[in-house]
Amino acid sequence: MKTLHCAAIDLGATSGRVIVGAWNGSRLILTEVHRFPNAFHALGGHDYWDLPGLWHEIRTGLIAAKRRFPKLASVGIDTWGVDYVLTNEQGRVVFPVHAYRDARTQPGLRRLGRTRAALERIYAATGIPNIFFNTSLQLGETVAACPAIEDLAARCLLLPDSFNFLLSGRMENEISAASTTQLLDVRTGDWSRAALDHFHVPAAWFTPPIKAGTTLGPVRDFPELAGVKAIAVAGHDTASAYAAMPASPDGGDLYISSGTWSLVGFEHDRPLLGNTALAASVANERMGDGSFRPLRNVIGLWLLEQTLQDFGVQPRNDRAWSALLKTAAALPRPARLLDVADPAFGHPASMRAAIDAQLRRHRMAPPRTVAGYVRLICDSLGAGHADALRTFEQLSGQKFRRIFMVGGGARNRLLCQATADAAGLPLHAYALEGTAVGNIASQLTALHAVPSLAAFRALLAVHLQGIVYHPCS
Ligand code: LFR
Repeated sequence: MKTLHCAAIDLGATSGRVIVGAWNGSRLILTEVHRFPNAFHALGGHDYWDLPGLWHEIRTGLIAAKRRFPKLASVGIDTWGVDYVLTNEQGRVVFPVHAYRDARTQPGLRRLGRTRAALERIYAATGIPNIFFNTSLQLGETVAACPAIEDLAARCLLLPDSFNFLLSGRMENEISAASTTQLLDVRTGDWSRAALDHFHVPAAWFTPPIKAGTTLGPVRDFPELAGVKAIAVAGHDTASAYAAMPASPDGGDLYISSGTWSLVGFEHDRPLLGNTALAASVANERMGDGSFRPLRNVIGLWLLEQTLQDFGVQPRNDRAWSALLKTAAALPRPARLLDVADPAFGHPASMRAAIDAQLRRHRMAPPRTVAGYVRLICDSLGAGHADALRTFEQLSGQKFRRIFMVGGGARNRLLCQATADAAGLPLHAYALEGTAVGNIASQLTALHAVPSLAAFRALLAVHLQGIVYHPCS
């Protein structure tokens, strides 16, 4: 077959990328054509994303992609979950786009957390636990604080849906992104009336979710991109990253998509529900085809990045990272690990101070050097990953055989080793832009260049080279 080129736009909370995948029928070669930083900014005590800025970067990246690969066939967009854009019928943005770390959801979070019956009812309805960033809490706050929004807004588009609209003119809610909202019915996969009513969110803002792999139409209003198709991929970055795992069709593989967050989970034929799952904060999110991927959000590299920022340390290249990790690895194992689920790590003024405060509460002295913090953080994240694995084993009754890690953390050998050690399982680390690969896999399926995700994974696995970290006893 002829080589097919697809562009993946992958937006993360701290950086965005436009990557072109060239598929020759058995092998995918990725070329990064554009990368840019991303951040939210505060205004009047609230945090917002720069939506026009992101759109500008997407356009810049797509123009670069098309220039470099004139036969570009299609484009797909994935982003972090939960955040959304409120628009009128015509698609005009009618409310600023809040960033999920905005503290505005804290009162709602506490309210739901205190009301056991409501908490259990919402979890039974949606399969999503009470997490500060949930779209449900965010929309509930918006409607309560600005009631006129009910008249102004006609649609709620998750971020990937909103960029899909800008690209193609079609307004849809894609299922993997929708599943992060805590507003989807865990049984039907359609919107949950019970959850919408509970948070006072208008049901009319949503349409029945579409599956990933739906072709939206040609890219419009964008002469440079004439002839390119917009395809709805798994819009939630984590769903796209999971789609790229070279998993065995028989199961037994635990996935970690390691970036700002560590998303620890697996694919399962049913959701994990009930009080134990709720207490363990298991989120029953969905793959692009609507199937389940129960996962737990572990704080992830945010903990490390924010701490390094406090020290004014920013390793610029692989060599500098390697040196820092080597120094950290040579230090003795920390006497006590951090509780990585501490809500104080969500959005503190200083991460280092938040870590020190937790250690002091346990009468432990903070590390003395940057490397000491790096060691403590990596070991603690490793333990957090292993803890999630044990929860899934207990709840699903299955035993995992391997752990797959993709994303930034797969390059961090201290984190990989700590995870393998804590879990007692081999960890396969793939230095792979997993999110972009999964995004492109959706496009290739929509273009009938691969018959299924399973077939794509099998082909991907042939050439994929990972590093295997065996657990030290
Ligand atoms: C990762 C991610 C997580 C989600 C968090 C907030 O980028 O999408 O899956 O829980 O960001 O949206």
